Amino acid sequence: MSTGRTTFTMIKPDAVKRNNIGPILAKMNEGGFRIVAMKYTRLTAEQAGKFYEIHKERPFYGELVAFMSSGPIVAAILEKDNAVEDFRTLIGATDPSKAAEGTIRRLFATSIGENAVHGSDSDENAIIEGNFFFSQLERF
Ligand code: 3AN
Repeated sequence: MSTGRTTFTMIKPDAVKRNNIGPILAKMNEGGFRIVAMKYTRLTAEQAGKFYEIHKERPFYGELVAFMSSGPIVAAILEKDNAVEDFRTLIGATDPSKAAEGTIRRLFATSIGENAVHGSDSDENAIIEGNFFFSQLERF
């Protein structure tokens, strides 16, 4: 069980294109998450490559970087007790066909690559990822 109170998320280009920013943010709020920081932006391929550097050796890295820089995204820091674990429960499995009923990926994702949202996998990565997008002045 994680102990941190914050996690980091992105609403990915597929979900933005399908006009699902609003419904996905509503699910996050309904799940008990408070928005600490948020921005609507687009990553360059270089920035996406840096953000996903941890996956550099995986076969899907090139595809992931191309997809994540293909259109605008919403980046946000979210707050709740046990944030990382609870948020991963709320979004569901990486592969939407395996994601539990009612989860964000089950509702809004179309494939394992284009899976609507990102959620940090540890407290440590939540901090690194939040710092990638936001300064202290942009957090409330
Ligand atoms: P999660 O996002 O559930 O933590 P990871 O960390 O295994 O999943 O993968 C990071 C991202 O890489 C995923 N959100 C997804 O967009 C992409 N990805 C993962 N596995 C695949 C795959 N087999 N093919 C294409 N893209 C993938």
